[in-house]
Amino acid sequence: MANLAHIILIFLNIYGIFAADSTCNNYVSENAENKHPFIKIGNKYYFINESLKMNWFASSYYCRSYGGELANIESPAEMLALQNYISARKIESRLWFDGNDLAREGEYISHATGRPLTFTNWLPNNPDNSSNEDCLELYLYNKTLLMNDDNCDRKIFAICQYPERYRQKSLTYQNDNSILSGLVEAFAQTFQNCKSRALCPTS
Ligand SMILES: [Ca+2]
Ligand SMILES: [Ca+2]
Repeated sequence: MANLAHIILIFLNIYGIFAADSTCNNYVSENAENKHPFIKIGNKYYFINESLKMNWFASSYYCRSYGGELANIESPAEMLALQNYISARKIESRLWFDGNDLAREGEYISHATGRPLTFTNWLPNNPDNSSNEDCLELYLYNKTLLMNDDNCDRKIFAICQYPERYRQKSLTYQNDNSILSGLVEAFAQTFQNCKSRALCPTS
């Protein structure tokens, strides 16, 4: 019986560690719910400071200072949602987003993911690398939001995005915790069964 009590103690200790981790997860989750100053536009959360113009690098730091990153545009739906928002608010037509070809000319990489952009919709005759343009902006052209390579030093607005990875991390933790809870329940049921059948190991 002492062996069984020992096993239960070890199990509860492991569960306690995960339970403590769950407290941290709740913190991450609570923070994810409080996204200020990011607001929902389409399916993502963005933040545009309409009184601050910066070069591309300062824009990237600025977004990170709010726990975000320059917006990583991944689909036509995201472009359309931003186009509608920018048009409705009459925001100036140039805004930095996440992407540059600083490492290798013509290869546009997301700074947030370190991978090539998954979606592009270029301004006509662009990207043209005119005068060494290596950073990417959204450009409202004829009422349509398009992408353009521009000089990284140009001071324009920035579109920051609430990072998706926080939500994914929180979900992963929740899954881990539910698996462990299932194991504890299974163990408790097994213990009950062996007790009822007088089959539990004894010391
Ligand atoms: Ca370039
Ligand atoms: Ca260009």
